[in-house]
Amino acid sequence: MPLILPAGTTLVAATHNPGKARELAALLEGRFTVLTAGELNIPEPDETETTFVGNALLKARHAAQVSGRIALADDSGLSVTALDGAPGIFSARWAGPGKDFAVAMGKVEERLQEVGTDDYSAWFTCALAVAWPDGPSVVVQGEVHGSLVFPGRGDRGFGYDPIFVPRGHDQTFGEMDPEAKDAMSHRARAFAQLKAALFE
Ligand code: ITT
Repeated sequence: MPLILPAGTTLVAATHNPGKARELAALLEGRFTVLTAGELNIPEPDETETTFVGNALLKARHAAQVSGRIALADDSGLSVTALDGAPGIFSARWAGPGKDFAVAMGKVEERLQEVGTDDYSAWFTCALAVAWPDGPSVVVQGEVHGSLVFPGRGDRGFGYDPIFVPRGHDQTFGEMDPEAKDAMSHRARAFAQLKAALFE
């Protein structure tokens, strides 16, 4: 039986990150009724898996089990080629307990200087998982490639957006219109696959 999410379904967006929640809401285009994990007081599970896909599934399954509703989770991050893919799945943790991305971006710059490389290529990955309570789950992944710039530019977007310039563009994700980012981002690419797989 194909898994289909009919329009109007209530979904739990299993994220505590307001930047992500905003982008997911824009991508969902009002097709579903969205409740957030914050509104439902669903605690954040420990992200114990070693891949984006593993952690997205863990978060979606946890939220679906706790809420009894279909849940959508996003696990994402920035990977830097010259840092062997770091911070990767640890992207949120590099910002420290204060979730300060100036700190996280500073750490990326510092590590690149330590390595002494001129390779500033990097990519964002987004895994999106949908889980049914006590049922199946589906997971997809999207990427966007580009390069890093220091100092960062722009205060739109969130997280590492000010230092990331997608390939073929001049503006950072932090400078772009949100619609432009949503047309090419790792999250949008993952979302397109989810749409093809699950939407009516
Ligand atoms: P939830 O687990 O509650 O969803 P989180 O922020 O902890 O929130 P992740 O573990 O997936 O989420 O961490 C991903 C981090 O990667 C996130 O905090 C951002 O800083 C960064 N990131 C992901 N997508 C990004 C984007 O589109 N632009 C900039 N930074 C992004």
